[in-house]
Amino acid sequence: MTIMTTRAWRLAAAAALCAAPLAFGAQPAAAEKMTIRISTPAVPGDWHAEQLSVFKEYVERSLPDQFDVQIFLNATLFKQGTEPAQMKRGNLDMAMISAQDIAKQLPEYSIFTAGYLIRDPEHQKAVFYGDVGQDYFKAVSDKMDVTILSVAYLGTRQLNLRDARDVKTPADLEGVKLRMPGSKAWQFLGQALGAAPTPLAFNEVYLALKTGTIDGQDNPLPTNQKAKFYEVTKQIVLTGHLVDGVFTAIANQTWNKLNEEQKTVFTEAARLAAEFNNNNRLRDEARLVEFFKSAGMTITEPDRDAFRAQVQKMYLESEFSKEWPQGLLDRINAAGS
Ligand code: KDO
Repeated sequence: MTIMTTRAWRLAAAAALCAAPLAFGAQPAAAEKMTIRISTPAVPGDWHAEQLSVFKEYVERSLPDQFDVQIFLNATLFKQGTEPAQMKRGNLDMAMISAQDIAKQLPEYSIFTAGYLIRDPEHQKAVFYGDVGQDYFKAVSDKMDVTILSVAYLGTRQLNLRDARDVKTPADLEGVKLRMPGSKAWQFLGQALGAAPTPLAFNEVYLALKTGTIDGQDNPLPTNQKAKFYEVTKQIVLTGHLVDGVFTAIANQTWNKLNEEQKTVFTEAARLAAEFNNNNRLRDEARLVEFFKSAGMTITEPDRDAFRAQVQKMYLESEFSKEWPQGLLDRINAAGS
C-alpha cells in the first residue's frame, strides 16, 4: 500500500474527513514510534470523541511510522478535570480541556466560562482563532505548560431534568439539584441559572440521574443522546445558556519534542478534527429535538431573555468579573463582526 505523505494527501483527507463519520482501523505499534496518549471523559460516539480518531488518522498517515496515537475515552486514564495537572507533570501528552479547567489557574480568563457570552460556533471561532485567542493561548502555555491546538464546538448547553416541571424563568429552578461539573466556575453557572448546583464527574451522571441523587444536569443535545441521559430524564428546557467549547491541548513537554513539520501536522490535524466535530454536532443539534420527542421526552422553551438577563447580571456582579482584563468583554463581543 502506498501512503501519501504530502500536503496534497493532507488536503484531500481534510475534505473527506470533514464530510462524514468514518471508522478507522488500529495501526500496529512500532518500537521507534513516539506514543501520544490522549485522555478525555467523552463517551464513545460523541463527536469530540470521534474527532480524536480523525486526529489520530491524520497524524499517523501524514507522518508514517512516527507516532502511535492512543485515545482513552470515558475518563479511563485520568479523571475529568485532572488532565492539565497530569500534562504538566509529564504523565499525559494530550487532552481536551475546558475554559473552566483553565480558569482554575488563570482566574482572569474565567470570562470564557460565563453563560450567554459566546453567541454561536462562528463567534466561538472568531474569538479563539483571532487575537483574543492568541493572547489567551499564550497565557495558557506560559502558566499551564500546555499548547492549545484547536477549539471544538461542544454544543449549546440545555437543561435536562429528571422530572418534568414548568420552567420559564430562573426562579422556577429554585431548589433544583442541578449537577454541574466539579469546579467553582461550573458551580457558579448553575447558581446563576437559579438552581442548587451540585458537583459530580461527567461519567457518574447517568447513574445519579437514574437513582435520583440529582434532579437534573446540563449538556448539549448530542451529548444527551450519546451519553443516553434521555433514558433517565423526562424534560429538556432549551435555555441555551452556554455555547460550549473544548480545546485540544498538548503538553509542552511533548510539544517541544516535535520538529517543525510535526508541529504543523499536529496543528492541521487538530483543526481538521475540530471541523469534523463541528459539522457533525451542528447537524445533530438541528435534528435532535425531534429525536428526543419521539423518545417520549417533553421539550420546552423557557423565557430565554429572563435567563440571559439574570445570568449576565450575576456574572457582572460576581467576584469572577473583578479579575477580567479591562476591555476584554468588548473585544470578545466585537470578535467576528
Ligand atoms: C460535563 O461534564 O458536563 C462536560 O460537558 C464538561 C465539558 O467541559 C467536557 O469535559 C465534557 O463534559 C466531557 O468531554 C464529556 O462530554
